[in-house]
Order: sequence, then structure tokens, then C-alpha cells
Amino acid sequence: MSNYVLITGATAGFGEACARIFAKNKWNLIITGRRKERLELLKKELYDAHDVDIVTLSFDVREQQAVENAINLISEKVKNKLEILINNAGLAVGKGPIDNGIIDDWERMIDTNIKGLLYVSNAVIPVLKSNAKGHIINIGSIAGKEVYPGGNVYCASKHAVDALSKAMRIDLVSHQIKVTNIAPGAAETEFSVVRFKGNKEAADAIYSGFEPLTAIDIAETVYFAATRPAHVNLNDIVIMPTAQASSTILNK
Ligand code: NDP
Ligand code: 8X3
Repeated sequence: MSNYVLITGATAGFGEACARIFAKNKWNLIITGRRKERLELLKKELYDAHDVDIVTLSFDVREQQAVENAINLISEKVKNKLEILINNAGLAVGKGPIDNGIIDDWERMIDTNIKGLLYVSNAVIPVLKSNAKGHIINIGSIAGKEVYPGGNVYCASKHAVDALSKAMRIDLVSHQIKVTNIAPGAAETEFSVVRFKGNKEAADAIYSGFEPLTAIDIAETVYFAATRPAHVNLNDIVIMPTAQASSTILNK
């Protein structure tokens, strides 16, 4: 039986694309997200196409008890074959000067991008340790490498992901658990629609005048990192559109 990859935020964007590429390559999946209907539709589609085992777990990564309960629901048989955790669930909410910041937006980003990633990791790391090998792939961001105008709290949350990737690598090296940080630049997904609270025009403007990355570009990168030989780990990957030189420099 093939091994399992657990993907957070598999209902859209990078996470959904990761589910597709891993299933196509005959990996079994544990797909998670809040939108249960999307998880069930994806499960049916990928099971029909690839005949892999797919477990769906619907929970909010911000709720520690819900995270723990969901991971506890996974059968021992599946846990024994769990090899990869992709910490992908995340979001930006709002973009503007810090002195105009909305506290609720800040809390959503910190609770999801930092605390949610920690809750999921806390629940899954014991499983990887007992399997005596594993791979955690954290989806950071170019916002975790640079700070840009109006990005303040989102950038801080992704700098935290960058730091946690380094810290996890140090703390888990003796358990043969690889840790990879992937830091994408501009990629067109539901990300900007969420960031601009449903304002599609504002979201579309982010990607106009250049060719952004796609979710498939990121999923292929994740899959490549996940399938290196046992003795090779890719620590940190920054991936941007060819038209992007930094957070703020775009060839439009
Ligand atoms: P999408 O908005 O397309 O997907 C985000 C995913 O995260 C959804 O599946 C969503 O599921 C899930 N999610 C969000 N909040 C929660 C929550 N509280 N609990 C559980 N799941 C949650 O965005 P992307 O695919 O673009 O983003 C994926 C990751 O990549 C994020 O961490 C983002 O910060 C990062 N990133 C994105 C970039 C981009 O330009 N698009 C660039 C660099 C990094 P649901 O709503 O069903 O819960
Ligand atoms: C998403 C990329 O540049 O909008 O993390 O912060 S950016």
C-alpha cells in the first residue's frame, strides 16, 4: 500500500493542486479544509481517476481541539503510512498601513498562518516520529523573506513560518524528519479574493499585466521536494514568476 500525504487547505489553490499531483502519482491522501463539500467532490474525482485511498477531514486549523480530534480520527493503519505533512492552509486578510489595521484581520492571519500551522504540526509530528521518518513541507511566502508596503501582519506571519521551518529542521533532524520551506511569489488562486474580502476587481488587478504563477507550478515544486532521495532535503525554495524580481518589483 502506498504512503499517505496530509494536505491542509486542500479545498482550493495550492493545496487542491497538490492533492491532484500526489493522487496522479499514486499517493494516498488525507485532505483537509473547512469546506467539506469541496473535499468530498475532490475525493470522488481523484478516487475515480486514480483509485487511491482518500481520507477527508473537515476542520478549522485555528481550533486546537478540533485539529487534535480530527488527527485522532485517522486510523492506526493510515497513520502508520503517513509520510508527508503539507502545511499549506493560510491566508492574507486586508492590505494597508499598519496604523489603519483591523484587529480582527490581524487575528485571523496570526491564528491561521502561525497558530494553525503549529496546532496541525503538534498533532502530526508524533505520528511521523513513531514512523521513524517523515517530511514536513511548510508553505511560506516571499512575504516571509521580505516586507512590503501594506503587508505588515501577513508578512510577519510568514516570517514566523520561515522561522518555524528552520526551527523544526533543527529539532526534528534526529528523527529523520525532513523540513522544507517553500516561499512563492505572486500566484493566482483564491488568495487575493480572500485578501480583498470578495472584491474580485481588486484581486484581478494584482495579477494584471504579467503572467503570475499558477497553483500547478507550486504543486509541482512541492512534489519535486517531496520525492528527492532519502538522503536529500531541499531546505528552502523561493519561487516567483519570471516577471517578478521582488515583492514590489514586477515587469508589467
Ligand atoms: P487559496 O485561498 O486558494 O487556498 C487557501 C486554502 O487554505 C483553502 O483550501 C482554505 O480552505 C484553507 N484555509 C484557510 N483558512 C483556513 C482555516 N482557518 N482552517 C482550515 N483551512 C483553511 O490560497 P492559496 O492556495 O494561494 O494559499 C495557500 C497558501 O499559500 C497560504 O498559506 C498562502 O499564504 C500561501 N501563499 C500564497 C501565495 C499566492 O500568491 N497565492 C504566495 C505565497 C504563499 P477552506 O476555506 O475550505 O478552509
Ligand atoms: C502571497 C504573496 O506577495 O501577496 O504570500 O505576499 S504576496
